[in-house]
Amino acid sequence: MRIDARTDILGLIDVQPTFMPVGELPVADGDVIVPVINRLLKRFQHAFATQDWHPADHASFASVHAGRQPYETIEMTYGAQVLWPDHGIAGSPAAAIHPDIDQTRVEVIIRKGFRRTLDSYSAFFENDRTTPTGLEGWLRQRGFTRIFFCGLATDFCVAWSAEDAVRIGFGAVVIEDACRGIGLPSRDGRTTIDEARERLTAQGVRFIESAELNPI
Ligand code: VGL
Ligand code: ZN
Repeated sequence: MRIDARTDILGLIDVQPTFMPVGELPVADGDVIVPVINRLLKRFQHAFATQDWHPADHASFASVHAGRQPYETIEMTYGAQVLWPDHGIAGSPAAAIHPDIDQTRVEVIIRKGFRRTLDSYSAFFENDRTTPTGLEGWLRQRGFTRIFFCGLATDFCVAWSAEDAVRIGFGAVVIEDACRGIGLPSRDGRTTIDEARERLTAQGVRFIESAELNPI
């Protein structure tokens, strides 16, 4: 697959210490993707990044719901919500972009999930699927038409971002070896990672390995 230097952009989703294996919401092998992403950042001319950026009493935290445990699901006004351990606290060191990421080509950073009662997985919209982050306008004004996604977590913020990207008319490619997932159990012994890959593929999102990108 060929990268078009003018119209393709690499999207780094939530590459933050809070999601690393020793972080507050650990993603298994989340640290393995950092060098893979740094190699990708040399291949793309343009990149953007997102940061999960929550107030300390965010409604997605199990700790603010009496009697609830992390990874249980509850109903919110906008639909089902998985409850998480406290993570991505705005301004904390664990919510920074991972310090080993080379940010030279990261041209814009979008923060999401800062409204107390509304979670936000996607880089484009909060979880009500209508409150915009502003990323769509930025990408369009800059002339980008296709986004290559990497980061954490494959089955939540990466999946929701890629899904919104195709829904609003961008091309979307997930670079699987530059992502890791949380992998909650879902139906028939499958995980939320299997489920996301299947759902997104049906919507036109492509899944590739970084080795499938043409050499420079
Ligand atoms: C994420 C759960 C909660 C993610 C963020 O980055 O995928 N997952 N907040
Ligand atoms: Zn979050």
